[in-house]
Amino acid sequence: MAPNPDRTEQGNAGETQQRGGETLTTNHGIPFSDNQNSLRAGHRGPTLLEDFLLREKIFHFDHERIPERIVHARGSAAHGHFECTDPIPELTRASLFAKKGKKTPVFVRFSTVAGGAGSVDTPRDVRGFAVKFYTDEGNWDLVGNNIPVFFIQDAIKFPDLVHSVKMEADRGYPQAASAHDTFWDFVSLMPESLHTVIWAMSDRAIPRSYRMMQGFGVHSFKLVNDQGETRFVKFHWHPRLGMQSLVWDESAKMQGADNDYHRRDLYEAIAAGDHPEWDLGLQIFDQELADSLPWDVLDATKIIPEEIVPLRVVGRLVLDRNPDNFFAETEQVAFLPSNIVPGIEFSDDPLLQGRLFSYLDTQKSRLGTTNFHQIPVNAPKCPFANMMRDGMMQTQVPKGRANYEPNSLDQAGEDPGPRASAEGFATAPQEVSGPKLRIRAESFGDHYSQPRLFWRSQTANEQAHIASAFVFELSKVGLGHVRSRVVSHLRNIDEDLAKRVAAGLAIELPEAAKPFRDPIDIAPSDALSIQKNWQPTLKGRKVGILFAEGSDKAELDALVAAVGKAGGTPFTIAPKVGGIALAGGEAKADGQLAGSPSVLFDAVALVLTEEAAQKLARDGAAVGFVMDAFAHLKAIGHTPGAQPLLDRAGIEPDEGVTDLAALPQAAARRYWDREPKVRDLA
Ligand code: HDE
Repeated sequence: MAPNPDRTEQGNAGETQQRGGETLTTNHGIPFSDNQNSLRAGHRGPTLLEDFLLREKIFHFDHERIPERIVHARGSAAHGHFECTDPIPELTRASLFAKKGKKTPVFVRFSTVAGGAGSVDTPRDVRGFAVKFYTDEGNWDLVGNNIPVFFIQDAIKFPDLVHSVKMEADRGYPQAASAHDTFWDFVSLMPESLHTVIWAMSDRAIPRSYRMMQGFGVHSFKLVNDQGETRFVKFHWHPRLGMQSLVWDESAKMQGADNDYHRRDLYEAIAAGDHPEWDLGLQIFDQELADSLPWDVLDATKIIPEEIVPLRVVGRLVLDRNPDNFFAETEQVAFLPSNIVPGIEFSDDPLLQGRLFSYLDTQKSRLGTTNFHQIPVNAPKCPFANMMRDGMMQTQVPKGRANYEPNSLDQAGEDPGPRASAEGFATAPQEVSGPKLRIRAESFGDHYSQPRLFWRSQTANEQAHIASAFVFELSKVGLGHVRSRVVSHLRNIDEDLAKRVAAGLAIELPEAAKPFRDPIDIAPSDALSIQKNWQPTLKGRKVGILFAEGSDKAELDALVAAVGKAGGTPFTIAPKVGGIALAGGEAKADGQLAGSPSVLFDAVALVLTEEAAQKLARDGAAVGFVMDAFAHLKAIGHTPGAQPLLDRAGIEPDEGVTDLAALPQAAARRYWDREPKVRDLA
């Protein structure tokens, strides 16, 4: 047989990428002639052990899964870049912040925390927001969350926290849910968790999209300039599409409608060229300001309100490329808070200090080798060289004799290998003194003032969501003493909140828990509310347009165009997808009604004749489509003919129920003041 030209061109020794070539081969390059049948003795006889093609294929398949992340197992990621818009060389020598317009490639992974890799995208949960910057002085990983505080103050409590929130040890459920006994038992015994818990009970924990949530570095870090001057910094990501969350009932129904809602949303937006962007804002402060605050800036359960230290926006994050392969990139990416570059340093936050160990350690168990940094998504994009050698899955072929330092091989005319440089990473000196002991500083002792600050910074509607979330979660708790103990803590946050939750559970108001330090009042911060920062825009949002036989084609086409013009994505829905006769032509639909419930859209339109609306009024999917859109506080645009369906769904006209012409504008927001009409909140 003549050599296959594809194959003779294949890679050099040491090249591990699969490349070119149309011939199917084994992992060792041996061509297959038949990929349908295993080798057997006789037409209907047993399979032969000799069949190395079969064995290699099955062997590789058997080992396709690697251990999932213990936390943040389910995630979605994208490539992009960070652009410096306001250089800060006076604050940090980090090269990515040195020049206006400088671009640094990034890989960003968003995640839920509690559920396994196959769990749903929309439970009530904190979201991970992890950014790997491939800077020209090495990788910097900013491994943050969409909530600016954390449940615990000291790393030593992390395994307990995670055990309590994950599936219960004996029964293996619930999956991806905090609404169960063990989590709330832990919370009730660990009042330091209350600040993050109140954020988690707010709409922050049910984001509409990864593209519409903030991100935070959580801990205080340090910036160091080339004079060695040090300042504290907190990192904030602000989505350009504005913040938006789901309604709780919507997020619960989403778990049936689309398990992959956030993953699909991110992938489709990027594929359509609708690239999500965030501004990077820094809160920069010095020791003097830190000393003036009534809480400790090393305590990860505390924020610094933006009213006290305003944000300075220094750059822009753009995600513009989907991964080519989910496993190779999104699954194998290894984030390490210990990946830091010259100009950025750790603070002594005891949670951060523990993380510096955990992430390196976990990669060895997930990726199986100390050489995980050689996986393309993890490898720096700048040159890297050292004397670390060998190990499992070594894919590099280091040359030369020198694998130790110092050496004097240069004197023999040989390559002595890399040496440390005065320009390299050097920790800024810091005085450390005091006894060696296990203790929590008293400055970490106030657990109620900041949850109170958060509660008092919300709109009345947001407060009702929070109180209702507490009632929902605690009503799934079977242990009465745990419910009561949680409410006893809520009394120290806000008496009204505690009363509403107790009333929602129909339990007696327990005595208030005894605080270690009495809470103080901090001036409310508007920056903490989603609704107060609402950006009315259709950009990045989707409008579901229901039509049926006999609908006016010109009207449908005009609405599709108007939604697109307003920056939204139209999605047409009909009882049948393949093609329907309309007045003025025929149209195909993007989705079938039963498979496209209104939870998938930010607003809906009904382009229907009266006859079609009467028919649809007898179809549960159509009635549910309209009822849910109304209950989820969405705009509903409609033709006059749609009235029978609106009547059947019990829709009371309000500002958000419009004609088709007004819909693109009306669709840019939700109608919070409708909520008391559709739901009893705590
Ligand atoms: Fe993590 N965390 N974490 N965490 N974390 C992991 O690392 C850990 C904490 C966060 O998309 C693990 O590679 C400890 C705070 C994100 O791949 C693990 C402590 C914050 C991700 C781990 C914390 C985070 C992780 C699991 C307490 C917000 C996903 C797999 C000291 C600032 C990154 C892995 C990705 C992942 C440990 C606390 C965010 C086990 C011990 C605080 C976004 O190493």
